[in-house]
Amino acid sequence: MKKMSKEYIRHELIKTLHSNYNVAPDDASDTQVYNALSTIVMEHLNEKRNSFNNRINSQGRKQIYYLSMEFLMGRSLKTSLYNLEIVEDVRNILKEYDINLEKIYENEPDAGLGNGGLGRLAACYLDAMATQEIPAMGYSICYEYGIFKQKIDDGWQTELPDNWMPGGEVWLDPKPERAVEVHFEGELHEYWDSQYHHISHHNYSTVLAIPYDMYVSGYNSDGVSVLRLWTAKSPSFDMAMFNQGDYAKALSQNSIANAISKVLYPNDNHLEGKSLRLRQQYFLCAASIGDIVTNHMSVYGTLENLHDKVAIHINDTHPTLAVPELMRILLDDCGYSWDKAWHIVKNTFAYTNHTVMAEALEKWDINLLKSIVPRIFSIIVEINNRYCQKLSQLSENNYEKTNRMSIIKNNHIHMASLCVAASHSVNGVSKLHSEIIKQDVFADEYEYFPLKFKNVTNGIAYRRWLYQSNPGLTNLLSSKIGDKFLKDGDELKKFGVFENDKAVLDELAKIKRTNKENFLKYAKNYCNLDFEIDPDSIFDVQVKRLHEYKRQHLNALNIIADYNYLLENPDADYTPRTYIFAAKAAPGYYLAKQIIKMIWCISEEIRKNKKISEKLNVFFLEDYKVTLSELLMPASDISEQISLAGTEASGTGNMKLMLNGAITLGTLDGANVEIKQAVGDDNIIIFGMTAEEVSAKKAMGYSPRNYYDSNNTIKQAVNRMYHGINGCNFNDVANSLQNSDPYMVLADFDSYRAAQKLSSELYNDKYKWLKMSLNNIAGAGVFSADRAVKDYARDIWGIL
Ligand code: 26Q
Repeated sequence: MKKMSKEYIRHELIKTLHSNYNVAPDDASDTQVYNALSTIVMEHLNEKRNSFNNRINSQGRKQIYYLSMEFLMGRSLKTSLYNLEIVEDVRNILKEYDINLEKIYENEPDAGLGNGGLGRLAACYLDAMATQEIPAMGYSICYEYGIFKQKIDDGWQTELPDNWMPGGEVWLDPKPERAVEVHFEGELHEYWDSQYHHISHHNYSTVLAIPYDMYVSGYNSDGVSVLRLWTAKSPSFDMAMFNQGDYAKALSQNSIANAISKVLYPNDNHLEGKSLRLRQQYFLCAASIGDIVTNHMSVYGTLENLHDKVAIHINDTHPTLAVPELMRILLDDCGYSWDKAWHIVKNTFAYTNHTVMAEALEKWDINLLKSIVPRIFSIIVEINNRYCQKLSQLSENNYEKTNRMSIIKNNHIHMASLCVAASHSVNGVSKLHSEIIKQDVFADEYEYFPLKFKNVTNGIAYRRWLYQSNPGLTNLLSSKIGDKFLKDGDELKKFGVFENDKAVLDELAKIKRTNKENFLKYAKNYCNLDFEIDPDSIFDVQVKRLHEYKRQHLNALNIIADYNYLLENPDADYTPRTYIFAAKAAPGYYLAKQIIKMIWCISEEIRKNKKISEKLNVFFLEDYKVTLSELLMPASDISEQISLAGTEASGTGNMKLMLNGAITLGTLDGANVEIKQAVGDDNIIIFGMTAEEVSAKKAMGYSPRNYYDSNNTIKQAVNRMYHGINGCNFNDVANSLQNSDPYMVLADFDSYRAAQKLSSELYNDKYKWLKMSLNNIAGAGVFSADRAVKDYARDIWGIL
């Protein structure tokens, strides 16, 4: 498909502004220009997708369906202009009318249909699959409200609804003709007719799933991925009204059904076993499987070859019910035998695990499932019966082992066990995590099905965080290594030859400095930055969801220790540093909210002491989201990746930061291990226990109190939490550290503090630091999502 010419874009812009708003470009508001531009891009994407689809179908290629409860898309306009390679043309056209493209971007809300890493990963993969021309469709829910908007009120997190539709809806292409009926509750009737076993479902309640499509163009490719988002409507929903374009009226009809797509659950790495969440999950699965089956039937007229032509990927266990749903269709609607249906299912599904934390492993009460999705429940029971039988054979009647692997235990359905049983592939998201899965979470399963277990280390849509977010660095790279790196991350390696080139290193320093200024300007205009930050200070950045395992409180404890030190040694030689935090806490996560307030109080108190705040400054940036990350990553010097080893499955912020030249200060956890391999030991600052040391320490019985009692720096810092920071005490945080410290903050504290000290020394050795920075940029290519989806294609989906 040809790219849009500049003349065509100008013509369409004038035409669209005229027909939609009756204005000329000179008189149009920014919102009108945003809407018009987005509409033009959207129409082009739609056509591009159609021609890509036609090609794919005529070639009979395998389709990839990526099911995820979350897709954290961020903004679409900027990314689309870059990927379609029309950004310069559009910028110049707008300039003719004295319109600033950067300001137009600001009219778009983030599509925040996700919590954090897992949701953003799904979005990155749509971009990468389009770029690699892998035919892909993502499925999720069109939440009316995405991840809440965070306001910091006197240091406390408050949550406001994220009403993203005004401004976001231009990117949604309604497809009412593809609506699917989803059935909940009701009763099952079983009967036999000439040796066939029939099951029928009665008195169910129906919810309509109506899809809206978003398009993601590949960069410099013919590929376009579709993200199909389902909205839930009660069947009284008036389709005629909808088709006539009266969306608003049709959508206003309320019912319980509508609640299903109302709001994203704001939990990250923590299970919430509520019935509405279960309804959401089944809704996504039933609608998507229905759609996949319809698609496949329309091309092939049979489901016999489904597993040859379709790969369904489930993003963690959240869409697990897709498995029994496909079984249901094959058994009840198509009349396949159990064994045949199971064969198709097993060869179709692949599962990615994203967590090893016990509290995040999904399990559902059998009675809840039985009442909400009775047929699905009965299929899971049958899957489990047959699976346990097989396990008994394999284990020679080892009852304990079989029971450990059983899908149903203690009146709960264990979704991860179901996923492992029903998928041909199970993968972790970093080398370390994939090993932990085999040795720990799924150790029994690994013993019997070793070949199922794989690794695909996460990757990021790196163009978004480099080309689109860091033009200074992009220009420098292009001038030194050409622009092949935009399509091939491996090319970044070539930048490594400049590690000792002072002119290049000086250029790098200048770019970083400009990015820091730009970030500060933006944060003053659009965020909650209402004090001065020195752009020459080290920008030490920890941005991610707030969770104890990620140990923002380790970072905070060290800042308190530095503050204590500076109070006693006000004239000490201390390399000026600004700690930048951004993090949303799950609304019900008490300690996480305390930690946010504590960081905010540290920031306030320090700033009351002018002398200290010239050296040590803290900023808690509110409402962290994709768009903010795009501004912050290019401005960062240090990337804090300090989770307790063995807890962070991979991390992806670590990759975005290194790509922008930040130095990782981190533990040997998740993908940090591979970052170290990629950049070499000299270009990363590692501290803390290894995952093995953590296990050993746990086994010995860990006692945080010993560290508190024997280490004065720790004692004084923790005591400050008790006594008050900015007039507020943090007894619960302090007690948790002193008495249980589940994530071993105190055990890693000394080592962390030494690493922090080392980072200052390295920073002061200017060219050494810049060399490290350059080597991080040069080593980031392997963490591209392009590489990751190619790994999936080759090792899991069998299509390369
Ligand atoms: C489950 C049930 C009910 C309600 C919510 C949830 C739920 C929602 C989101 C559970 C977990 C999540 C999100 C998990 C997540 O983001 N994990 C991160 O995935 C990244 C991509 O692989 C990794 O880089 C991170 O290490 C991992 O923490």
